[in-house]
Amino acid sequence: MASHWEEFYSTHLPPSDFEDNRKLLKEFCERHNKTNQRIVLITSGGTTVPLEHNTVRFVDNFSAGTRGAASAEYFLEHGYTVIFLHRLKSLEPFTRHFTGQMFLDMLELNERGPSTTITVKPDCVDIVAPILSRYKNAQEDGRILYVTFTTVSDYFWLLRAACECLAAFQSNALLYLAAAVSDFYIPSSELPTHKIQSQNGAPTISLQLVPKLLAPLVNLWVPHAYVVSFKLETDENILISKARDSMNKYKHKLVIGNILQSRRYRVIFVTPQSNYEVLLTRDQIINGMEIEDSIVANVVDSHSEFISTIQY
Ligand code: 9Z3
Repeated sequence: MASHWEEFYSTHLPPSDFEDNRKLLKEFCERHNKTNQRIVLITSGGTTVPLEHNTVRFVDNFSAGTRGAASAEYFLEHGYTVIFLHRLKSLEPFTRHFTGQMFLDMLELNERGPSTTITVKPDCVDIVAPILSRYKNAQEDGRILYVTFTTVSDYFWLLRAACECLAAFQSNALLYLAAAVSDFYIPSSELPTHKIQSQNGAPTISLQLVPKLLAPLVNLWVPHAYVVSFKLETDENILISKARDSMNKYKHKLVIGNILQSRRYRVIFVTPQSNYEVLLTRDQIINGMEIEDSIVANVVDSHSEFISTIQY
């Protein structure tokens, strides 16, 4: 009998641009594997669950994409190559620093004379320059690949495709699964084609459990990689036990637990051996430090230790 995850792939079509993305992932991984360097797949942002094939309504999962986008910048600083698999229109590395009208407010339009020029306001140069410099470095070295998803089904197809390419990196591959992935969905075969009509009364929507992909991911797709998952809860009383349950069930390397309201300054690392907190102090928060800086530094250390002890 086919497992739950195999059945999902056999009953849900890949996204329309899947082959293009698969090719990009393959080329990117082949190019970087030649130099035998470390690579991280970061998943970021929330997945959607459509309520109609021609989707007007959908159920969404909470995530701004800050964790993933900030972490991508820190992994680049640690010398990693990055695949940034993220929700379309969620935060991205580098541009995340200039949300809303911020960037336009930093520019000056000079329309005097025959040609128009645009300059960065002198008091904003110190803000823009370091970010621009890190962005240009990553782009020029071709060290980051951006791939987008919207629905949970898109995400599943792209996650498996990325893993197929990452397997060749063996223990040099790190998976950092920060995306907020739907636990419930409506199977494609049960979706109406067209927009649900309100004149038919309030719809009864029945959701089913999505297959847990951590199982095939850890055991079959990237068995030699260092896999880190995130666990999001809203009840402090169950956070550690849920994170530990996940680690015991899937037998991966690290679960990082966080509570919705405190996720910007406190996370719990749950490893096979122990639990420990990573915190930002009030001063660090005031000074603009980001918790992802510490999270990534800790994860990179654990990945290094894993690589140095692994035996094939
Ligand atoms: C997380 O827990 C992330 O840290 C956040 C980041 C989504 C809270 P933001 O994007 O937030 O910075 O606004 N991600 C994992 C969420 C998740 O769906 N985990 C699943 C679960 O908890 C299992 S892998 O059951």
